[in-house]
Amino acid sequence: MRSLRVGAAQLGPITRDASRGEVIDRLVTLMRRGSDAGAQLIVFPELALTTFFPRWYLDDVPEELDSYYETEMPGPQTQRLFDEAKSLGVGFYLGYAELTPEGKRYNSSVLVERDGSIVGRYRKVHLPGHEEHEPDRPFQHLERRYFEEGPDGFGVWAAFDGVMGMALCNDRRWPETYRVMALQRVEMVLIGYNTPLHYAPDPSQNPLQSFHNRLVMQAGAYQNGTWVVGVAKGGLEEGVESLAQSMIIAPSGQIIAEAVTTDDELLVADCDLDWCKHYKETLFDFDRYRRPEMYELITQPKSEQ
Ligand code: CDV
Repeated sequence: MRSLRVGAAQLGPITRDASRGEVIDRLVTLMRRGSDAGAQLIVFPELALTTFFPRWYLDDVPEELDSYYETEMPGPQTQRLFDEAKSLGVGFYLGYAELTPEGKRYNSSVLVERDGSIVGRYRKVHLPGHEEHEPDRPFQHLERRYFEEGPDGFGVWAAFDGVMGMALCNDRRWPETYRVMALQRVEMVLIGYNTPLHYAPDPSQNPLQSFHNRLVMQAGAYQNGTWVVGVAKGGLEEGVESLAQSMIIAPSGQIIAEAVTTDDELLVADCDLDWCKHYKETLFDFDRYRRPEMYELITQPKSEQ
């Protein structure tokens, strides 16, 4: 048994005028609560340091747009999180907006070990939303304007005595996300998300948000014999209601912890990484049962399908 105690640190709304310091205070509070509960890894949401700014078209206030990105990780403000993690002996996953020295913008996450060292960084592969201002929507979803598509794919990292993977929000809806990591023997996939309840391109999906959230993450866990930790920034943020429902899912597909609020909330669960073997070595023994030669279409470039 390789037991990892994980804290899923859900956040409630972050206002437009909240300072980084105020937000980091909330993250540190959750990290300390997790540490008090014996957690070794704390998982925060996507874009956990700011309000979900892609909801606004910000071309007339470029300085505000720039203020939402981190140019260093750790940087002057986020160093506090790394110091706290090291002194508590607790690792963390954090979603944030990244602005590189070359001027590239990504929706990113980092995984940090219990000694405060960065294990790996992930840049969001599946970017939802739109590129141009669409004033007829009740709010924007301009991820495709404010970020580039992550170029690095889905890696895995040996950390926390297991094999860890990262994804962000919309990635969780795509089976390839989990499968590419499962092919690298992933044992726990960490996923931060911001999911508005209103989906402008097809509002008939609105009442299904909660069902779809469970459906995709439970299927991803079971079909790949991996733990999945999904963590929301939920609640009513700047007039937009987002799904909360953070959860920790076992390789069996069963939800073993689920948030009951839409605010800052910590879920703690003991995750036996050896549970993955039950699935990876039986029903989903990839070497024995997969038929990749039957799946060739999946990896063809889009225009050739
Ligand atoms: N932040 C996201 O990636 N949100 C998307 C919404 C826009 C559909 C999601 O998949 O939850």
